[in-house]
Amino acid sequence: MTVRKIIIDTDPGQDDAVAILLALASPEEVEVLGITAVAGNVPLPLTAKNARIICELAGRPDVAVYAGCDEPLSRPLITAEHVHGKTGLDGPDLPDPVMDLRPEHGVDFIIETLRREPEGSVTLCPLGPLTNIATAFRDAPDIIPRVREVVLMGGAYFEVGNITPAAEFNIYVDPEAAETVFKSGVPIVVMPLDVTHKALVTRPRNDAFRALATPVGQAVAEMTDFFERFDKEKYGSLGAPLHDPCVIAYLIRPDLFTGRFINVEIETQSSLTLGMTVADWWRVSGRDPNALFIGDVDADGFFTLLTERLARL
Ligand SMILES: [Ca+2]
Repeated sequence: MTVRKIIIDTDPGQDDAVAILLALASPEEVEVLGITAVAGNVPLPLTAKNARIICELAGRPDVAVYAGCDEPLSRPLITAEHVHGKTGLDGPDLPDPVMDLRPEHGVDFIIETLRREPEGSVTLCPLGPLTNIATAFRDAPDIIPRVREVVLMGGAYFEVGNITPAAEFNIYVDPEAAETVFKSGVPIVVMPLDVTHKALVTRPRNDAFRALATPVGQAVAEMTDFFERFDKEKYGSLGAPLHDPCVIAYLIRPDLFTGRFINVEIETQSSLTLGMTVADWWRVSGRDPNALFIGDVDADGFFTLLTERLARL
């Protein structure tokens, strides 16, 4: 397996944090060229700060972190403090970062990196609203054919929605951005709620993080504990879904996931179903497939991989 060059585009977020840690713990499979923060779970100043807190927790203050867009393309920002807490990273008590934010805009970093690196070598990993990626595609369409793949967390089909009855948070926050990405022609892999709701942090899985007895293991246990309070109340599930790490796990162990290559369109008009991912799972529309839409994960394999990798940090 060759090392994949990736850019993580993120709105941390406890589950984003775990995804970043998994990537930084897996240098044989992924090389993190940089991290771009976007407004989403919490406003941009907090996501840009949280990304650096996590790099420092991983012992990687050398990772380049950039601030990107602070609001969706054409709508006011909607945030999710009710899920992630006031800071976006509620749970563990982590120190403020010492490392600096890079001065360049996150979107410029995405554009310049794709122009500089060999064509087809860079994978984009959006873990939040798609504002940065869509802005880069709109400002510099020449980069679109240079992208190897976009592997993103967002959307839902059978699980329908989590922020409205019809829409998943990342897509709902910036549906026009999502539409731009899904219509771009770039190869896309989607980790929707259908799969992330199967990646649940049960008590034994949380205990396994804590049992690592490292600052990283402790922080991840505390983050997923915090996350769980909300999700258990809402879904009555066995534990909190670990959404974003599915994206990174797919890059490392694609064999853990199964899905269908289908057509996915984004609803941008209806006030009732705004941000819905209209996924043609049953292939009834006749529209051309544009995304590998993941439906299932080997959850035990996923958590074994995650715990093994976090133990390295
Ligand atoms: Ca996220």
